[in-house]
Parts: sequence; C-alpha cells; structure tokens
Amino acid sequence: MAKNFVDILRDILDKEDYQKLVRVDNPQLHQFVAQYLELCNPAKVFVCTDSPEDIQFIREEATRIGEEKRLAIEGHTVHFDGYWDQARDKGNTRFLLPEGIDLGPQIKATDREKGLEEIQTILKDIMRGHRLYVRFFCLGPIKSEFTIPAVQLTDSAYVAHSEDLLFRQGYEEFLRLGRSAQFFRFVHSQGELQGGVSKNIGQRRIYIDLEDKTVYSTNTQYGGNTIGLKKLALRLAIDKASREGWLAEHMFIMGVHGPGGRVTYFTGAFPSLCGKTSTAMLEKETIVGDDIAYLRIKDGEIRAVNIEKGIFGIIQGVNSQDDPILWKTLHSPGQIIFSNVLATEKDEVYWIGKDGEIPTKGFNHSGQWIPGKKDADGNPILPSHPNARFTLELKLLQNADPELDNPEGVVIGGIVYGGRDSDTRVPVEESFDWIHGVITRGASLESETTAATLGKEGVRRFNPLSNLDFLPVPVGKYIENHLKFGAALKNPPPIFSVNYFLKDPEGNFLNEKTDKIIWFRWMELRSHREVKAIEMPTGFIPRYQDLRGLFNQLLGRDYPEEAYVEHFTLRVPENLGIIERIIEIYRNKVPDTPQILFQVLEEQRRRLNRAREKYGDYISPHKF
Ligand code: SPV
Ligand code: MN
Repeated sequence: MAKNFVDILRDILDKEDYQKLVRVDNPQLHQFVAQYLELCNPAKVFVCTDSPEDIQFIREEATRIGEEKRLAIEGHTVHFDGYWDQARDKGNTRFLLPEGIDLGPQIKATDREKGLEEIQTILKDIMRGHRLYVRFFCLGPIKSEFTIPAVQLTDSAYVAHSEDLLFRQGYEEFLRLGRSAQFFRFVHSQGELQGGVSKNIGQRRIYIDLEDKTVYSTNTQYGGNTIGLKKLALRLAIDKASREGWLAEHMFIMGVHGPGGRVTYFTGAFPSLCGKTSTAMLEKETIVGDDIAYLRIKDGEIRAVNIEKGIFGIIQGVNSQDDPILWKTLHSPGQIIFSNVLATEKDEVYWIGKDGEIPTKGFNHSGQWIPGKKDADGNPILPSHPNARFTLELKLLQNADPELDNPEGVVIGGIVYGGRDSDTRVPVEESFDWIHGVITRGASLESETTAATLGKEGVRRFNPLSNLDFLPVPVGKYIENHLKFGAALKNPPPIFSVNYFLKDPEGNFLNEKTDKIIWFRWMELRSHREVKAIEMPTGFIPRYQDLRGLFNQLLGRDYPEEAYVEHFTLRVPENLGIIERIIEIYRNKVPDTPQILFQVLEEQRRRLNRAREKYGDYISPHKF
C-alpha cells in the first residue's frame, strides 16, 4: 500500500522539523511537502518558522555554503548567478494549460499534462546532496483581506534568505489559518551546481500551473526566476484577481507629499529599466513599494497594498547625486544582498555608474575580472551586469512610508504609466477619464529596448500595463478587467502618463533626472483638482506658470518658457504612430479586444488629425 504523506514526512524529517510542519493543521500542505520531498530527494531538510533563530540559521547557511560571501560592511553579502543566468528566462517561462484553453499569441503556454510530466522528470532527484528549505510567507500585510499565504520549497539558501528580506513571515499565519489557508506553492531547485552556479541551464524551466496554484522553477538561480513570491506569485495572483474582481499589478506604490502635509498615494506601472524603482524612492516622497501591488475597491475607492516588504532593485547607475537616500543605505550596516556586481579584494562592491574609479580587478558573474575582459564569443564583459541588483528591506530606507503594513492598504489618488519613449509623449499628461487612461496609457504602453536588454537597441516593445510578461489571462480580458474595475469606482482617480526619456531631434535628453518630482507634484495637485490644465487632443497638460512655480519651489531652479514649449509640444506624427501600431497589435494579435479600445483610439486619431489640419505637425502648447 502507498505510504500516507504524514508517514513520509515522519520518515524523512528530523523530529523537530516534523513537529514544526505538523503543528500546521493543513493536510494539503503536508501532502505538498511530502510529495516534493520524495520526488526531489534532498540530503537534508530545514523547516523554517518565523522565529529569529530559524531565520538566522538560513542567513548563516547562505554564507556557510558559499551562496553568499560576506563583504566589508556589517550585514552586506554578495551573490553571483551564472553567466548565462542573469535575467528572467522569458523563453522557458510557460503557463501549463489544459486542452482547449488558449491565452492568445502574446502569452507563452504549454499543454498542462506534457508540461507536468516534463517538470516531474526534471525534478526527480534534483536536490540530491542539497538541503531543502521549507518557508512560509504572506503576500501582503499580516491579517489583511488582501493577503495570500504561500509556501516555498527551495534548495537555495540565497533564495530563502532573499525572501526573508522581501516578504512578510507566514508561519504564524499558517498556524492561525489552519485548514482554511488557500495558499500558493513554489518549488525551486538550482539543480546540479558547477563552480557554485546552475550547470544544466538547458533544463531551465519556469512552469506555472494555474490549476494547482503551483509554480516550478528549475536549474536557475537569478531571483526573477527563483524567488517564488515575486514574479512567479504575480502570475498566480493575476489569475486569482481576474476571477475575483480585483487587480494584481506590476506597480509601485508611493506617497506623494502635497501642500500642508497632505500625502496622496500613487501607483505606477513601468516596464523594467524605465526608472520605476528610482521613482518609487524619490527623495522628499515616501515609498510603500517598488514592484507589485494588489488593488481592491473599498467604499468606492481604490485601496492598494505592497505584497512585499523589501526591494530587489537594479543597482546600475545608482550614485550619490541622483539617489542620496539609497546611496546612504547602501553604505551603512544592515542586511543587504548585492547580486552580480563586481566584488573587490577589499570586499567592497562596484557597479556600473557608481561614484569613483572602476577597479582594476575583482570577481564578477564571469569569474575573475579585469578591464577589457571578453567572453567566449568576443563580447566585452563589463564590471557588473546591467541587471545587477541589491536586495534590502524597505525599513532600511529613510523614506519608507509608515503605511507599509496597514492591512487596509492606502487609498490611491492617481495612477501613472511610464515607458522609455524618445520621441512621442510629453513628460507628463493626464488622460481625460478612466477609460481613456486605461486605453491610451495602460493598454498602449510601449517601451524602447536599451543596451541592457537583449536584442537590438531602441526597438519599441508593446507591454500593456507593463504586465505582459506575467499575464495568465488573455490580454483583451485583462484590459476588460481594468475597465470594469474603473466602472465600479465612485470617483475614479486620474490616470497619467510620464515620459522621462524624451529627446530633442539631436538625440539629447530634454529633462534632468531630478525633474521627476515636478511631474509627481503636479499630478498630486491635479488629483485634488487644485490646478487647471490645458486640454490637448491627447489629454491634459500642465500650464507653464504652475510648472515654473514647482521648479522654483522644489528644485530652486528657473524653468524657461522655451524649455516648457519644447517639452510639451504636441508631436502629431509620432502620436499618430502609436495609435497605428497599437491598433495593429490589438486587431491582429489580441483576439478578444474590447471594442471600446478601437473606438477610443479612433477618436484620438480624429482629434490629432483635426489639430494637424489647423496647426501642422508640431504644435506648441500655447496653441491650445
Ligand atoms: C523586473 O524585471 O520587472 C523586476 C525584476 O522587478 S524581476 O524579479 O526579474 O522581475
Ligand atoms: Mn518588476
């Protein structure tokens, strides 16, 4: 007779670990753990509760077995992923779908049965010689209506340690919820290691099983592929949200500080490498979260929580001038994991764009490094990878927002969409209403590729609401969900776009990095209808005098009228270009697009054409 799963747990686990697990009154949990203990066959197991001793054990284990190395500053460590394992593996990330379900051509999927069979084969004995860590977390604040419990099985102490910094502990929640816990499940293995990194990259898989609420991740170490509660959980959460009528978004949450001590919370969606984290961390404002938000409607208003409590942020370009708060934190004692940076002999770290000289040697994701080093294909190896990161708890930042752990979330006063756009959108603009905002900003979001992303530079990539990589529902349905969400609000908050990357015809950026705060303070005032705006065919833009006042007050700088005209000139041909491209995508690649999307874009096209007939291709804001 097949063994009962509680017997399996008793056989495999130490007494203490067994006790920790069976204290949670949830047979589904026991079955899940037993199943993967048997299949993955680890040498040892550690069940981690919320106790400081257990958490400390994981942290020390990460350095003891060499997944992290200690640095000169107290609490700092460095971790490396393999040379070919430096970013999310989009090609091998797939939804496992039962026969007959199709999410459309934009979303990668595999037949569920075949996928499960493949992943079970890869997982067989994959943890041989490794220790398996069993971790409990909460996606969202403790005891909150927003929150989803989750269990992570991983054989990486680095992953388990990162999750301690990024997510709220969940063992006590599992004890409290018992059998009622509807939890997400994550199974991760680095697989066989060679020189400390995943050897079998060819068998790297990230498979998402929506039916069992389980995500499998194998033969990879990079956090975006392995930290279950981050992007892997986002995919499960969007599916759940779509069924239940709320939203799970790839959005930051920040407190924008208006006049008289008023704080207005904004959420913002930007594709990777477009300044999302640096926006959320703006000096003078407060940060609730930089990556993933859950949004629900309460009393006709949007409330949002950050499902994380830490940041896994890009470090390239962080410097003392532009990022003073982060800079200070990165140079102070406290738990911080640096990944894929350059580590020097003095146990210091260097990254591209850091203040100071480039070290003449060190260790990075390619091994020993010296300037001029090339890889096997002759490509130059930079001191750090463009996707090198830091991981830390938000509470280490001077401007962490006090509402972070509020189980009710924060009321959202505005939503922002941003992308890398060198030639079209003005620096800041408000849409006419919720529907116009969702369609012309969110659903029409594009971003240009950079040297840091794979492939050609400067190519526009369609990325609706910056969430395309994570969608387990057809794009059309996802847009529809946003439209419905807005229709259920009493007074929907305004939706804005920002563009930090606008250039002049010679290719020079038109804005300073520090200008961001101006756009946010203007949006804050608009959210309370405290400033008037100018209506253009594409939306509402700021009046010159309002921006001049803000530049003066916040940056102590003059804002010349010529600069304003250059920034806010309506670029008609380029704006028609977006509409062209977006309609083409929805018409040909998104089978179930809501009809209203085409109507709203056609109306915008007509308004642009009328303006063009009257004033020409490039229209000064003073004409409106
Ligand atoms: C992003 O790329 O959007 C990130 C990092 O936030 S990752 O965890 O890789 O998704
Ligand atoms: Mn992200």
